[in-house]
Amino acid sequence: MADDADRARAALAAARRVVFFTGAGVSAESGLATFRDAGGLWEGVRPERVATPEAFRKDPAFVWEFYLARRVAAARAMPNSAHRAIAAYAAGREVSVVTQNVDGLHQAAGAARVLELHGTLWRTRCGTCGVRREDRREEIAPLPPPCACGGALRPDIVWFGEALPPDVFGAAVCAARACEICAVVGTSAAVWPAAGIPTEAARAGARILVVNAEETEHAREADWYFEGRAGEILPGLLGFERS
Ligand code: BV8
Ligand code: ZN
Repeated sequence: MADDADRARAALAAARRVVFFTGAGVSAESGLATFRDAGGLWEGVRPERVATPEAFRKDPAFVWEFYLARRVAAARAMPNSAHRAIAAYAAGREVSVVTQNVDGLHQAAGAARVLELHGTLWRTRCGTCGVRREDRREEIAPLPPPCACGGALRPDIVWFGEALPPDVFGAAVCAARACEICAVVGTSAAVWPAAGIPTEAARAGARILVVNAEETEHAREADWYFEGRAGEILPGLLGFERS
């Protein structure tokens, strides 16, 4: 008799439109810290001190130091077998990777359609004129770096209390409403409005598959829940041996 993993594997093999909704857990096996786990980023520093517009106004250099350290870690990290399996599975399908991550590892693995809900480490944005630029520097002086307009450049990250980029969020909701399966991978799904993406998919009739190291609210409501490491579980579910 087919077990749950066999059934999930068969459904994924047959599906044409799939959304992967990912969080920090998908990059944990690449050596990047998650946020809310023991030893996570929010254990070292409270989010209000580094991930709000108020924090940036009060101490932009401190906020920049936090993000430069994140750039250094992300620049040294390699995509893991979960990132690679997602990218390979997308070939010949309509796959959107809706990610809360800012590290760029899905793109580094070759995923074509990545919707970054919370921005990216690899861009700056001017708080005054709004200009956005790719920026991969790991050391910057002075902090904050000045914009040509005289304003201060900030990381192009969505902080608490800020709106998600409406075009990106809109595209993610559309993809969620159109998909057959929404795979939720490595996220506590504690941050809104991103956490509502799987619900959008489920309401429109998609089946929900969760791969996570611990049980979450989405896991309890999922059609399939696999507990463990994404890099160990996902490649098999997506039809690849672990690489
Ligand atoms: C906004 C960027 C309005 C910085 C981040 C409704 C209800 C309650 C609150 C709210 C609500 N609506 C809005 C809010 C407020 C707030 C919010 O959600 N607060 C929560 C925390 C209570 N939301 C906002 O402020 C949002 N903005 O609402 O704006 C608005 C509208 C119009 C005009 C103006 C304003 C903005 C949210 C943006 C937040 N940005 N940080 C940065 O990255 O430096 S959030 C932060 O959490 C991260 O960026 C990350 O993207 C996000 C999600 O975290 P996860 O990725 O899930 O990581 P976490 O550590 O939590 O979990 C990891 C999971 O992986 C764990 O379950 C673990 O078990 C698992 N795992 C570990 N290893 C593995 C694994 N699983 C598999 N394999 C492994 N190997
Ligand atoms: Zn400017």
